[in-house]
Amino acid sequence: ADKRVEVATQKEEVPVEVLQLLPHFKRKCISLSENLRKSPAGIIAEFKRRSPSHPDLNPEAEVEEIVKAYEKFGAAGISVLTDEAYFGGGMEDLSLARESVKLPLLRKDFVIDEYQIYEAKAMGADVILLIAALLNEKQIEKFSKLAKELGLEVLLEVHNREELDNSLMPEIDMVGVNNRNLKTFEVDLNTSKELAAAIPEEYVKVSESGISDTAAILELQKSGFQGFLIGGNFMKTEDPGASFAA
Ligand code: IGP
Repeated sequence: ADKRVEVATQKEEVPVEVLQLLPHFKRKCISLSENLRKSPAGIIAEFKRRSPSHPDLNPEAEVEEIVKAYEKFGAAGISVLTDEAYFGGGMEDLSLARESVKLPLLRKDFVIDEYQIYEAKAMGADVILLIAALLNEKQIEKFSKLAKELGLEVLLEVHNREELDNSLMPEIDMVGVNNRNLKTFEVDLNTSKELAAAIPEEYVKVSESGISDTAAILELQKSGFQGFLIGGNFMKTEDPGASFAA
């Protein structure tokens, strides 16, 4: 495990050819989309120390301890922030999460380069996030094809109808609607409810951000959502399972 952590902290200095030699590269990924389809409350619990909207969320949080608590309460999957600049995360958090739990892991980051997808696989991720607001159709196609080649699943994140219509393609497994407006940081669960019907049936629907209780989940389930990405509300509490019957 220590070797992997060391490699993770070196960032882009590790060539892709070396990433491909790491043990996790050959690992068969666990399907998050399948877990969400069968789970009664498909919670994707997120590890994040801080964010631009919440700079003091939980700066000292220990990844192993928290992801184990997520697994224990019955989460369907775990999201690990690997962006350092805005979220204080890193690849070593993903590696440590992989050592700690058996659940599918989402590498939560701003993927803008194929390198990050190889890196995600090598560090033990099962799923990557592609953010429609950051990428054009060509990039989404290239990145999701590479992800599929490596056996990873793809969660596409959208904020509105336009992003959705421009970005859907067969390589995508799940569509996440982010309830947080990236310009104002305001969250509004109606973003999910309003877009739900426009997402074709073959994609597992995930609602992201600002979910704080079981009532919100039940409402979103009525609109057709099967996955619920929850970060802040779990990182703020001692007992992440307590507020949700998972
Ligand atoms: C979790 P919240 O409000 O429960 O902490 O949100 C998750 O949706 C949010 O962290 C997120 C995110 C992202 C972070 C959604 N999309 C893209 C970084 C990049």
